[in-house]
Amino acid sequence: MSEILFELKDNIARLSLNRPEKLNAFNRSMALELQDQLLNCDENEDVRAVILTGVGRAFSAGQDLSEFPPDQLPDFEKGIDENYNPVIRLLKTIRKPVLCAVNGVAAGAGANIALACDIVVAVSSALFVQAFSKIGLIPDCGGTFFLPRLIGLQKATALMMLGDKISAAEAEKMGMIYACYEEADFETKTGQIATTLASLPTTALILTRKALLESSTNNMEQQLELEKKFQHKAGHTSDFKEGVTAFLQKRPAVFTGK
Ligand code: LHQ
Repeated sequence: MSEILFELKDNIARLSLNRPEKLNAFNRSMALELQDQLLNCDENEDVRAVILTGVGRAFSAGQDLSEFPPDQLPDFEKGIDENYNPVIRLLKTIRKPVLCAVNGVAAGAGANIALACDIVVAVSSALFVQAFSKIGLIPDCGGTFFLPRLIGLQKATALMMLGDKISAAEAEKMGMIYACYEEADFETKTGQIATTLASLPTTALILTRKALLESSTNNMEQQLELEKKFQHKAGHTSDFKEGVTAFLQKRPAVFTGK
């Protein structure tokens, strides 16, 4: 059985972490399979949006700690280089928008992989845990980059040092995630967001992600120049032509992602 499930329906790819008996903790093969699936979604022209979620009661408990026998020190640099950092880079370069649907607890690398997605929603029973300090590690998977930018340095420092369990409602309130939904609404609301993402002008969405990411290090002048360059690119897509034509014809636009 595959450790990442792939389904494609209505131009939406659903990638599900599939080690439910381990709370979808990442072993090497699941991390490598996730990379392959993200690459497939990047290349597959039928995919206009991706949902990343988990099977069972958890989103992901992070690194599978049973891969690390106490008497044998793991090669951290190799693990991060080969298993985790490529996932984060792919999430930030994939040419499709990625919605993370956090269906349960998200801990350690599981939490930070979620936060690297474009939009994060969670079921009300989900928990976010920066579990690293509890086992003597530091947050990875880009967590020290993304979390302070989402919720501010003070909150991020406290959550990362203390390892508090944050409910989905609290995560929404502090801006860590976009929205928290009740169990009964979770699938529907997630599907609605993904459907919207899949119907939007894909190139403009991906340039938007890139511009936002660059804004972390650019000054205002650099960012204005970058916006100009990206607007030129977006303005040369068929979707731009369609968007303006549809507006003037007072009809809904039909974007193709081209
Ligand atoms: C697990 C895990 C797990 C194995 C629950 N592994 N079995 C690290 C190192 C190197 C390179 C790169 O990066 C990283 C990144 C990291 O992700 S480090 C952080 C690793 N993750 C954690 O430390 C989280 C550990 N887990 C927990 O804190 C809790 O289990 C959470 C908060 C996730 C869920 O709590 P509960 O809902 O109360 O479930 P539980 O604790 O009872 O766990 C259920 C089972 O899952 C249990 O096994 P058992 O056989 O007793 O039923 C756990 O041992 C197992 N499990 N997380 N990461």
